Amino acid sequence: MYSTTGTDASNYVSTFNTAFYFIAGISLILLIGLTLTMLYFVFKYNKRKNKIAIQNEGNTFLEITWTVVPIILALFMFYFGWEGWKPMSKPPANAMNITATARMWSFSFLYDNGKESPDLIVPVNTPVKINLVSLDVIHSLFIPAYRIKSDIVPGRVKFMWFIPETEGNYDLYCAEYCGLRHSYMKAMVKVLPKDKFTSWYGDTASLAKTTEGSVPGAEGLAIMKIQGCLACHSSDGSKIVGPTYLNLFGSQQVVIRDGVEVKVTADEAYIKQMILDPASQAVKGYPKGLMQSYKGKITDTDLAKIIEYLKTLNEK
Ligand code: HEC
Ligand SMILES: [Cu+2]
Repeated sequence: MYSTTGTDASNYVSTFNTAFYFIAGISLILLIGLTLTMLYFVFKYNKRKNKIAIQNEGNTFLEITWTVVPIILALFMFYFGWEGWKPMSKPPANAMNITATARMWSFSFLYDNGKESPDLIVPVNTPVKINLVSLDVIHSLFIPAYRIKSDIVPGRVKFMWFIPETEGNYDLYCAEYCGLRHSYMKAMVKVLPKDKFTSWYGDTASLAKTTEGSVPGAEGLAIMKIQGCLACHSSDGSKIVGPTYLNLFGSQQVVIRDGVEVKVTADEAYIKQMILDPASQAVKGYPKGLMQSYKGKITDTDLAKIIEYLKTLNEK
C-alpha cells in the first residue's frame, strides 16, 4: 500500500525524493572521486617523471571491486525507484474519480456528479484517481510538486492517482509537445479543506459563480474555459490560432465556402454553425480543420450563454 507523512504535497514526495537524492548523491560522489583520481594520475604518471612505460598485467582484486560495487549501487537505485513507483499502479478502492480531458490546448476536469472545471479541484487527504482522456493528440499531465506525470494517449485507457496532503495551489502542465500553444496548456491543482470542497462539489448549479463572479456573460466565459475555446481564441483583439472574439458579434466576416469567398454577418446562426460544424466554412486567412466540431459536446443552453458572453465583447 501507500505511505503518507501528511506533511508533503502528495503521498509520492518522500519516496521520490529518496530515490532522487540517492541517485544524485552517488553521481556527485563518483563525479568528484573520478575527477580527483584522474587529476592525481595525470600528475603522478607524468611522462617527464616516468620516462619508461611499464606494462600492467591486471589486478583481480580491483576488477572484482569495480564490478561488484557498481552492481550493488545500481541495485539500490533500482530498489528505491521501484518502491516509489509500485503504489502508482494501485489506486485505493475508495479513491474519488475525476476524468481529465486534454485537447489542443487546454485541460478540463469532469467529476462524477457532472461538475466540470478548468482547474483540478480536490479535497485534502483524500485519494484521487484521475482518468486520462485525450481528444486529439498525445498530451502529458504533469504535477511537479506531486512528483507524478503520465502521458495521455488518444484511444488508450490510462489513469494516475495520488493523495493531496497539503492545502494550497500547485502547477499542472502538459509535458508532451503538442503543437503551437503547447506552452499555454497549464492549469492549477487547488487543494481545499474537506468541508470547502464538499460545498464546491455540491454546488452544481452555479459553475460560473464560483469561477468567474456574476458579471454579464460570466457563465459563457466559464463554459468556454472548460471547452478549451480560449486556447485558440483571444478576447482582446490578438490573433492566436483562430480569430479574436473582440467585436466579433454582428461584424462582417469573409468566409470561404466550397472554395468561394462569401460575405456573412456574424449573427447567432453563424456563430452556432461555426461551433457545431466548423468544417462547413473557413474564415478567410485562417486554417480550416483545426477547430473540432463541438456537436454533442455543447448544449443549446450553453451555446446561448457563449453568445451572450460574445456580445459583451463589442466595444461601443
Ligand atoms: C484548436 C483551436 C480552436 C479551438 C479549441 C476552438 N477554435 Fe474556434 N476557430 C479556430 C480556427 C482556426 C477558426 C478559423 C478557421 C475556421 O473557420 O475553421 C475558428 C473559428 C471560430 C469562429 C468563427 C470566428 C469568425 O471570426 O468568424 C467562432 C465563432 C469560433 N471559432 C468559436 C469557437 C468556440 C465557441 C470554441 C469553443 C467551444 C472554439 N471556437 C474552439 C480554432 C479553434
Ligand atoms: Cu498538450
